[in-house]
Amino acid sequence: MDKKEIISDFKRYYGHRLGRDENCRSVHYVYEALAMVLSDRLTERWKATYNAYKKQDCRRACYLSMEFLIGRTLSNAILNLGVNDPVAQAMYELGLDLEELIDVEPDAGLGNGGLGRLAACFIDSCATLKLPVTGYGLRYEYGMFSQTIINGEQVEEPDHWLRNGNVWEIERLEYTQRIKFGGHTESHIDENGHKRVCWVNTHDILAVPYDTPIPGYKNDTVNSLRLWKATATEEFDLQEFNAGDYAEAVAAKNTAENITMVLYPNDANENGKALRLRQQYLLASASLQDVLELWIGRHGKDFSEFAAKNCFQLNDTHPSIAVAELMRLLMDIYGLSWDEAWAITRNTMAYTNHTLLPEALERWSVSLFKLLLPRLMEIIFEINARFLAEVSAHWPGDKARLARMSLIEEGDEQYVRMAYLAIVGSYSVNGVAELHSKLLQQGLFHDFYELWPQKFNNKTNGVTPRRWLAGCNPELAKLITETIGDGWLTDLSLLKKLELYVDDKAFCKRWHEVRLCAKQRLIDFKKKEMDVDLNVNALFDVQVKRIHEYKRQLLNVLHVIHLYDRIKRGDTENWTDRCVLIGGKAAPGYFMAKKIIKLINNVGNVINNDPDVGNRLKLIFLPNYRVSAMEIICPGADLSEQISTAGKEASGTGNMKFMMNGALTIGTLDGANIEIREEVGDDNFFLFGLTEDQVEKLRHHYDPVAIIDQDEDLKRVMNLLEWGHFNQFEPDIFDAIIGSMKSPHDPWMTIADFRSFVDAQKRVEAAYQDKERWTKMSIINCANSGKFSTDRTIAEYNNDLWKLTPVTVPK
Ligand code: 26Q
Repeated sequence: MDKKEIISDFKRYYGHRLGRDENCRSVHYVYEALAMVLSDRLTERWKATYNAYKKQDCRRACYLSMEFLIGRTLSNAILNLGVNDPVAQAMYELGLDLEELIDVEPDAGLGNGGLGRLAACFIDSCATLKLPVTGYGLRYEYGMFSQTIINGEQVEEPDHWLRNGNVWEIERLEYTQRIKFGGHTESHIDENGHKRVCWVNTHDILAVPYDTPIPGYKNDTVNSLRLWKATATEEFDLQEFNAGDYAEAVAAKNTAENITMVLYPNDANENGKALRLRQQYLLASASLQDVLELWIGRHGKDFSEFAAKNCFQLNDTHPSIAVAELMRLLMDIYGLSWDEAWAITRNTMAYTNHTLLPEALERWSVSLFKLLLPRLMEIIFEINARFLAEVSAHWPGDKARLARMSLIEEGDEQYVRMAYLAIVGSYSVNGVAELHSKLLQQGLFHDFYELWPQKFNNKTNGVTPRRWLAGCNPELAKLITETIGDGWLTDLSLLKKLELYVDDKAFCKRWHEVRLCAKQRLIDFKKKEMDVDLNVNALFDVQVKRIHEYKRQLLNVLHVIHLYDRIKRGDTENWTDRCVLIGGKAAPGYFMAKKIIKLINNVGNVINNDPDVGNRLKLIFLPNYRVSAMEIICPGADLSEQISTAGKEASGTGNMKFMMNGALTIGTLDGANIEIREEVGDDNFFLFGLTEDQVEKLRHHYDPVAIIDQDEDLKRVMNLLEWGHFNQFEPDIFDAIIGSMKSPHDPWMTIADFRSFVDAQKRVEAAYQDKERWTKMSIINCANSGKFSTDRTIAEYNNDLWKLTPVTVPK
């Protein structure tokens, strides 16, 4: 681990394994050699961790997720192994720039947004807490698309993140699993007189695992993230080949390999795509077979202790077909009875919900299900029949309730309701923030809550403080450690001690300087990427997240237009210079989201090029928002925009990253914002907007046109939009946006919150003008962010649901 060894290993990898020398012009190989040096150090601990778990035969958990938005690995490995100093010194001695090497690594963009990043933060915390948890996911050949902006519009480009190889993963051909699709079922009575079902005539594919090491923070634990890649079976090709059609055979291979080719870039449910269902089943089936095989290797075919030793956390409904698949494997392959298999399933599965939007709940058409997974469809029907009998017994004669709760939605077409399958098949259902969990119980899942109140619980999200404070903001981390010691890295509640220093002038001055430094880094990053120059003294007002109507980027734009209008009117007394930064990707098929991107860019174009505006106001769209961009953005933000319509954002996690780095929040009473405000106190949070129940009440008589009419500022803003001020040569392109905001049926009620938002922004400006006050508030925000560590979240999952014992890995 010392500098000398790092240098010698590095030279060996660079010169021999990679066969490069000083004439090589690509910095990529330098990165790769350094990554190999670290990878070696991880591998030793990885094996030791595996052996420690095996020796203790401990209970373990699997985190099943279609997305793991890991981002970059090198800098995180350096941090968690605690080798920053020797690595930095080694690179310095070799005349290499470590920062530059870190920047060479492409993001592993294997997720859309919050849900995928949460999975990545969770596995970091599991390893840090020494918990035997394995992440199971898919190894997409193409991750989240990369976004460029052309003429103000989003253009998607495929992200071939594996093009230059991936140093961190290892292929484990020996753990390959076979996955069935199609075919039909046949049943017979076995020698013991039990009915047995065979799923035959299937088109099989293979799932090959690739393992990535997940190091804990300085604790010698290295857990695994196992990602499945689909490949063709050999005999499948051969069949076709023998039939004489070589080309067909190769094409069939392609179909199989297509399954894990690309991540679906929607962060809400896009219904009905067969390929997506294949992906989900591949994940569930391969992962469960993997776990069962490991079980049998150690315990034989006795499953009586299986539920005591295993559990599966389902990251939303995406892997929830696992409920039916575990039933199938236990019954059809291992011969358990229905009751035995059901007891195991119900005691091992736990489901986390991430959305309150009813339209985002996953449904699959029964006909597609039957075609692709006939055996699983049978099992789901059987689960449903038995479940509805239970409902009938509980509420005799309540036909309406049966229809509401059925796993099968009836109508012109039948659909499987995946959330209900997940609820019925598991021992726990949780939301991801207090409000969200409460609303699930009162609304979306109320019937189920009445039936099984003890199943429902809350687990407020978090983020890992290693990546989201120590890693992304080293100067602030250094200041914190110098002030209160380094215990906060594994016990974030210790940040509270910073409050003792809010009146310490010297400390406040350093806090302010460090934050300016981070702002400057963000400015430099933007200058390099986009050639814009921002003013470090301006208020950096940031909203980065997926583009969605419910997240209300539009409300943000209305405010910016209002500020622009004030400048044009000469209403600039006591002005606060402001840079508004908005970033995020739109699902490629989401028309409105794409229009919103265009609007942000057009408004930015007008404002940024108006000489009357100058430095007072900028509106910049940040292209290709992703994990590695957030690592630069969140330390440099002054103001964090968390402005969703109350009751719509399940939790949010960007809000936590900003807070941890000392940004102040302007936000509605939604998701985890509520808990953030509870932690920092009302004085240190800019609250605005309707509450969730006010939103619901207003729906019945919402009249946005009347609101516009009564608000001079808003009227002027809407006039600028309607008269085409921002689309002078592109007539009508924003009509749909304007129309949606002015509709009495606008579900997001943007117009309703405008006045309250503008007023809150005035309070922001007043606070920002008082530098000392702002710095104090910034410190208080960071100091009270302890709750939002995933270490706390995972400790709760573990204490309430998983009940794993931490395992210390011997040196
Ligand atoms: C489903 C079917 C087909 C294709 C795509 C999808 C799909 C993919 C991703 C549906 C939803 C997602 C992602 C949802 C998500 O990120 N939700 C966010 O989860 C965060 C972590 O809990 C919360 O903080 C956010 O509030 C929530 O929006």
